[in-house]
Amino acid sequence: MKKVMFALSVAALALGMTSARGEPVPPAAPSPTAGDKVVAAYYFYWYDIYTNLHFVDPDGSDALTDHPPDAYLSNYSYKEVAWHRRELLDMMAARIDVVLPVYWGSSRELYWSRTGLQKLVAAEQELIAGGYSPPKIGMFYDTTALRDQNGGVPPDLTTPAGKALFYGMMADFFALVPQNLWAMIDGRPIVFLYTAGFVAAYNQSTFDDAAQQFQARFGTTPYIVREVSWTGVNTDGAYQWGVALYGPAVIGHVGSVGPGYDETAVYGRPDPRVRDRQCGDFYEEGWDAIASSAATLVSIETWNEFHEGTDIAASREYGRTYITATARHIERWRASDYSQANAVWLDLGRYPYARGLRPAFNYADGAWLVTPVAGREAAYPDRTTDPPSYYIYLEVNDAFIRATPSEVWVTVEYYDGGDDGWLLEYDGVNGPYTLAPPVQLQDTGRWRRHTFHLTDAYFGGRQNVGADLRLADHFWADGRTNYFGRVWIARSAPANQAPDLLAPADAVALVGRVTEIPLSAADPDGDPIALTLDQGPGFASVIDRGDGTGVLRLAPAGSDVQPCAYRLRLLASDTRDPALADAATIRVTLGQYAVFLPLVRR
Ligand SMILES: [Ca+2]
Ligand SMILES: [Ca+2]
Ligand SMILES: [Ca+2]
Repeated sequence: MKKVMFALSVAALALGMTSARGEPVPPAAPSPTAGDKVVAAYYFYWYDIYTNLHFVDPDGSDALTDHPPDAYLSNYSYKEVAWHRRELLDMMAARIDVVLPVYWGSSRELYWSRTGLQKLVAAEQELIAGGYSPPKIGMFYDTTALRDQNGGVPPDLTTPAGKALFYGMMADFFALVPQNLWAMIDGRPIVFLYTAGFVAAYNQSTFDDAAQQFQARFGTTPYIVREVSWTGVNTDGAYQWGVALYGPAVIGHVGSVGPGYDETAVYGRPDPRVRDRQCGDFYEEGWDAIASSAATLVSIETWNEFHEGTDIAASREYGRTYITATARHIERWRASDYSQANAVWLDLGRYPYARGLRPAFNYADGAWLVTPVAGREAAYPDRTTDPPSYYIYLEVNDAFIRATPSEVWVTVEYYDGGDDGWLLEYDGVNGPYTLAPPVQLQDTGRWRRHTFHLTDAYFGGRQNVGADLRLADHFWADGRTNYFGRVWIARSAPANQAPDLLAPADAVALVGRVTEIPLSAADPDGDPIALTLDQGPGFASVIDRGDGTGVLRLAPAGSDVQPCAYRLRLLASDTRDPALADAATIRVTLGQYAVFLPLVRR
């Protein structure tokens, strides 16, 4: 019985992953009330070390790709209050606000899903009695249970019976969780609804009916965040499942992010998919995108799905690395607010530096690549895709401007080589692809900047995938691609120009030795420049000489060695208020210092 259950449950997650990102997804309507920033994480509590439930596959092999830490194993079970308690404490260390237990409401799964939820509640109450503030509890509604409860047949949720089934599992869940533990937005408990792939039919009345019944019983309505596969209905938000594999997604005010994906150990998946974690870089880039977006509610995929290796919880493989990293990423995200900013900007590159302006996506007609051009990382549309891509889509932070007629100055840095041209199309008052006057190259062989003065910007996210503007190389007309660097969008006419930082090459540093890399930057206005290390490991530091030059100093120890290169981000800022800047991100690989190498052969 358990084995059958297990096979079904992993198949459920596999199905969810098939909602690929290939097709542009229309942006959802924003929540009418802008909430505080909230982070939730999917909590898988189906594990039981005592019976090997979810630890061992039907063929007796290891069911997990990643594993709980050895020190956690002895009581790693949904039945143990102490296990839930420890996980909650770890979530607090990661700065997570909401735990989303993955709830299976079908009668066959209740033996663990109900028991485990009761133990989670007990652990919360114990922590609160001890003076802690553990994460509040939201519902991750696993819709696989709807099909299971309907005899394995996807139910029709437009019928009275289907509606009762849909509402019933929600009511069961919230009846088990005391109201003071509910995670709420505007006084309404949060429900993340898994994919629509397990139901035959539904419509708005499915949701309206559930809200009415919920109101009658609990005195409020559920705050439903549906997976994007639920189409043609309105809920309080929408999210995308699969981000641990495909990369972050922001839909309206809801963002989702994950650390990577590896289903190698999952039973019955002969061709496993893997998203390498790149030692945390994939996760960090995801949070970079979230931090520059308008998301106020973020779901992390996942806390502890060890089968598919999407875990950020403590693990044998990663220790507490992802707990610490999550806390850092969340703090950075909370600190970002562009509502009062004079300008937002973006430095395109392998690792874009996004400050309120970000690449909206990188696929479909907006696929783009990066190559070094004249001292900068240059982004350009990838016309080798089929059909060719001619665009780089950008998204403006909604706190800065969203769906408001606005006057802005858009400055685009481009490489001026050749005699062709390029275009800017923006979401304007009169249409989502309003064309700005074309830019003609002068073939100077240098990076230049062009400022568009737009009096009718709107930035309503009405371009593909919620983008607000796009750069076009006009290749379809002039046969020449174009290369782009930084983009600034300002509320007032720019009176200051950003400095230029000469990007150092990727470097190798030897353990036990000091490596020094010269840095230099210049400002077109002659402003003084500050050189800083924006992001990097503890063994790296920047010495700023105060004259636009400096040194990147690398002094790694043996304990710093890891399988991937480190990613370091350098910033050169002028000293105006507000300051403008240039970013350069380089990779540093550590080499072991071979002690015997320098011996001279006689
Ligand atoms: Ca926007
Ligand atoms: Ca062109
Ligand atoms: Ca300047």
